[in-house]
Amino acid sequence: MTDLSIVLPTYNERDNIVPLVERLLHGLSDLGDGLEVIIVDDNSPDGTAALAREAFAGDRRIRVLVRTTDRGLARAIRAGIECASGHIVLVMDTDFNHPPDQAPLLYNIARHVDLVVGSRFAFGGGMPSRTRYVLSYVYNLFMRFVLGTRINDNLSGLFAIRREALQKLDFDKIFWGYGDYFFRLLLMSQRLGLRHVEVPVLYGERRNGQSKIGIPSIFLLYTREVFRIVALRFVGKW
Ligand SMILES: Nc1nc2c(ncn2[C@@H]2O[C@H](COP(=O)(O)OP(=O)(O)OP(=O)(O)O)[C@@H](O)[C@H]2O)c(=O)[nH]1
Ligand SMILES: [Mg+2]
Repeated sequence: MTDLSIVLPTYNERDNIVPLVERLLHGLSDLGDGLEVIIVDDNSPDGTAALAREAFAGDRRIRVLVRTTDRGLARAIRAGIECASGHIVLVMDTDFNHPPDQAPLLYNIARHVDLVVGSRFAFGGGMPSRTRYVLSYVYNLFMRFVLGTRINDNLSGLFAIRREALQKLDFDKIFWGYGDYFFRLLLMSQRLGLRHVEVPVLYGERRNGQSKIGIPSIFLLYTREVFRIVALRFVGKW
């Protein structure tokens, strides 16, 4: 069995994907063929998928999935997880917000617990923009208070999870929408009593290309979802 599968969702990341995968392969070279990298591209118009296929042609560790229907970040992550064969699955953004050199640490810790979260708000973690850091910190306090999550970074999106833990999750309930899938994942794994560990991670700047969604839209999307979960819980449906 593969030791580690890394799932990389991409949309218009042609200038990031190749250097990112190269960094991951370098940092995890000890795993040899025990590593697989699954790029899940939603048919990016900038040709991300074709570029990645060309760059890693002949390397059987790298797979590129191209999705043309049912697009979106969380669905792409689900598709990647579903075709992963690794004992541990690690998910990260491809724009270098999530530093690839932290992958070995997350992988090694995930061998001993169920779920490892790369966290900006654990002591030692952080992100480049002070304003965004403070806004995200306050928003996370709100989420923790309203939802009752026990992780400081509820919107991280950088995580490693063991296969046994994944098999217990209800994917239909978690993997849809945008980054909101992440707090649904935390809530469900918390309810199942999975063992979580939060590892401090210093986020990087996006290297190339553009963010896919603006801060006001994200704020509205996540807030609506937080209150939807609260309402569903109230009637016993979440
Ligand atoms: N497959 C797929 N990947 C996506 C989609 N939307 C975003 N992504 C990827 O998800 C990751 C996060 O997207 P970003 O636009 O950087 O979002 P973000 O990190 O929340 O926003 P910033 O903090 O502004 O960078 C990147 O690797 C994107 O390429 C999508 O619809 N489909
Ligand atoms: Mg980003």
